Amino acid sequence: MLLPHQAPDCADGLWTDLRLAPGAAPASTTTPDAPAAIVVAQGRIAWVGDASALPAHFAHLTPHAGAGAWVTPGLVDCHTHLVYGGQRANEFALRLAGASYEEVARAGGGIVSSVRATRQASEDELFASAAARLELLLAEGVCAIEIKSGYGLALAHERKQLRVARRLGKAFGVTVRTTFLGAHALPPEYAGRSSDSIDLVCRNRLPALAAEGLVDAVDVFCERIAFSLEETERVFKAAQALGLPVKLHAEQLSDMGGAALAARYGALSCDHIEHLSPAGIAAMRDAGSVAVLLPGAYYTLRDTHLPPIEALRQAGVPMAVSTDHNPGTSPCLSLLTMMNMACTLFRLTVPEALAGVTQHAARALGLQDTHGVIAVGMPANFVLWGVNEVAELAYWLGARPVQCVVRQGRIAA
Ligand code: DI6
Ligand code: FE
Repeated sequence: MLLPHQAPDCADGLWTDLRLAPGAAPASTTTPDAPAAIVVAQGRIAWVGDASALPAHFAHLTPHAGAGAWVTPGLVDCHTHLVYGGQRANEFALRLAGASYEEVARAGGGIVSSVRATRQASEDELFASAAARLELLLAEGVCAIEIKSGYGLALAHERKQLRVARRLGKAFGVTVRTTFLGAHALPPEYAGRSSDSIDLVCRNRLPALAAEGLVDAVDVFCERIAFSLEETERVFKAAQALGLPVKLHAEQLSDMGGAALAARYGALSCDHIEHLSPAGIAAMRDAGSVAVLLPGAYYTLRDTHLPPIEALRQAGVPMAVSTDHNPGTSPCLSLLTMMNMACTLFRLTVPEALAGVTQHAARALGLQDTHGVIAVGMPANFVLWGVNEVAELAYWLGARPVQCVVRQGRIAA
């Protein structure tokens, strides 16, 4: 029964008859396979543990029956380009006819075609199209998401993308981390003037947008079709001067040494990393950077060069898994599908894939103190799943196993 002061969607109260997925809560608080309970008070986790150990003073709280559901922390999608104009199904067709991603990009398609469409779109239009995509991710239990700029590539248009990202967070009651990806591609008006473009990014766009509170982290597309190692470092220096953490699109198509550079700047994460070298792995391990695996891009590009999963595992580098949602190389709107692909294509175990979309993904965003695990004091973000075993989260393709999502202390679905 609801207490009079509680809104109908308030998650405060006692959640009983739950089964906590492995790693969902700090190991010290639970016994494997024992029925569990969660207490939510004022939108935060007030208690989690074995139901048999529930302190008596919580027993009278508003009950929420879990009916034996498996529970995980709210999912975290730690690498997306969710806000952009248009879509690129035409390039999909070109690739089916034999063109490679790099050929399409060099011929003026690729990222630059999304830049054209994003510049043409109004802020409200960008909000509407991204909101429709976000709703699909949220329906699968996402409680925190990273959204990058990088399809504006001019101050006003990068600002427009980042403002939309912030608005989405408020409108949907979901944690949004914004990442400035001003060095994503060379805008057409800077053709042949890559260095000047990086100058503008470092001296003008990044400081201006950071001053407006629109930037939580800074990313660069370091690749032979994008920016060099030296240009990447200039952007990292500008980020460092502003006290902003960095991350990197690194070693996706070739080994540029980007991960080792990013590690020197204490990167939160290095993402893609299909061509990551042993030296890059060691540098990431020493820096505590998360390896973000993006099987949707690997799949879409029909890549065959696997990321060095076993070496990352041996080195103890935390591995996250994300959609990399973008209109060119990963038009994917399902984090559960990415869990499946991380297992099927990259041979992650189910617990690794689950940690990859929860605790390690949170770390890749610097959100490890508030997301990715169900622990006392954290905002209440968790998902009840209608499955018989946890492996089903990665096993089904296209199932909709969500039973209930608690996001920011509210029952959202
Ligand atoms: N993330 C990116 O930024 C690029 N690839 C990737 O995985 C390209 C995105 C695009 O083609 O629009
Ligand atoms: Fe990306």
